[in-house]
Amino acid sequence: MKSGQLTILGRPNVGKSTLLNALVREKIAIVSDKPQTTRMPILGVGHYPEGQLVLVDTPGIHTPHHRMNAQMVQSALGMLTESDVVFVMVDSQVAPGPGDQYVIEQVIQANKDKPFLAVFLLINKADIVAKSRLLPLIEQYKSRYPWTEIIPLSAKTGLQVPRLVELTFACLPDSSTLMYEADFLTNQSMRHMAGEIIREKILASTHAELPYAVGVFIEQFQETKKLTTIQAIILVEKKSQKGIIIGKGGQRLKEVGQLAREEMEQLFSMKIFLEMLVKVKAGWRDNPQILDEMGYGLLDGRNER
Ligand SMILES: Nc1nc2c(ncn2[C@@H]2O[C@H](COP(=O)(O)OP(=O)(O)OP(=O)(O)O)[C@@H](O)[C@H]2O)c(=O)[nH]1
Ligand SMILES: [Mg+2]
Repeated sequence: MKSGQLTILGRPNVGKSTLLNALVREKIAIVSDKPQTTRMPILGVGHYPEGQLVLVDTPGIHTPHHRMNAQMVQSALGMLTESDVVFVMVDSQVAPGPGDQYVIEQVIQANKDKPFLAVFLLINKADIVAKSRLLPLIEQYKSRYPWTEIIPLSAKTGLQVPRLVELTFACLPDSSTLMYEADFLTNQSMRHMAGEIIREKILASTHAELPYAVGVFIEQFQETKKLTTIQAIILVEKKSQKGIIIGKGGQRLKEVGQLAREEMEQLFSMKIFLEMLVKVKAGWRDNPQILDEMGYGLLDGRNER
């Protein structure tokens, strides 16, 4: 059997969390069309006949303007020190820019301190780009790093994902013992996942600056035999944002709640009563105590069940 730790790194919105879900073959990370969706590293384990892929999905690398964002970037880059293999992911629709270059430079630096077994360049969203555009892109990236492999793929449709798995296992060492039990998928607690599912539904139904200003934490998660009661606090920065989230006559919040509850009930296999409260807390993204309560920027025991 083989096993190794893999970090998925790249700019926001390139499809890192979509790939994590595809490799774990279960939806454990939230996904949205808005950048900066993932706010802390997420561990996911992919179980295969060849062995175990211990994957870490990370927040997108960007220029931070808040303490939360600085922690997001720091936590993502911090994962490099523990990785055997790195997947640098880029978006095939976008020409290589300074943001992608910055990510590559961080990998070069980390590789000097502790060489990786392999570094793959994953050119994602290959399902929506013409083949003729992929070749020049590959040429442009080729000179920037001595990639072990360059793989155009689609995390969303699964195109070339089996090939990625095959090439990844080819780089990993044999291991007599596997780190995780066969049914272990993620280190996230149900409590944490509940908050993330609510945030995903909010991200899907809001625009402009609002998605960045939303934070969710679970104040109560009480399981009884018949019903689990979840109380969630949704934080925003401004009063106007609170109005948008609640919507006319409470309609938007109702829809968010219904979608979130349905997904939780399916994921947790339990009946759920969900209560949500929207609170205005200006500057929460720069408040260390609140960030700590939300567990952002950490991959440690605190978000384990
Ligand atoms: N067409 C297409 N869309 C994709 C693919 N992979 C991801 N997407 C879409 O790209 C958007 C971003 O996906 P995420 O997985 O949330 O991206 P991310 O890199 O985790 O983003 P951050 O967490 O913000 O850093 C979503 O709308 C996905 O559905 C793909 O292979 N093809
Ligand atoms: Mg993500």
